[in-house]
Amino acid sequence: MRASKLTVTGMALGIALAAAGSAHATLSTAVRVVLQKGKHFEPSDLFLRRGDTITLVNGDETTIHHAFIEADQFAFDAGDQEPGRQATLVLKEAGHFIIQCGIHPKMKLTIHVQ
Ligand SMILES: [Cu+2]
Repeated sequence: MRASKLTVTGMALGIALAAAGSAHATLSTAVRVVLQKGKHFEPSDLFLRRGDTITLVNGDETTIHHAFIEADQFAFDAGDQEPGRQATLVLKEAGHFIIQCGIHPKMKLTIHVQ
């Protein structure tokens, strides 16, 4: 089964950004699905905006994954994820972060948040 890239346009959250006068202000947020399968993240790089959401799906049949982020700005820990389970991460901080797996050290997903 291939990972399907799912982009869901969310509710308008850009009104609060209007005061900033940014040319890049957006009226929508996105939800991106990331698959954990075969000890890889699919995709392994993601470019997102603040306010977007990542849904981490364990697409393996027998393997547990444990996604986490250790960053100065924030910490995220999905806990142990059984096959088929999902975890959600809302991106509230801009920057470059690496999602790692506590069980498979080679699993890495780099996220770039504007
Ligand atoms: Cu893993």
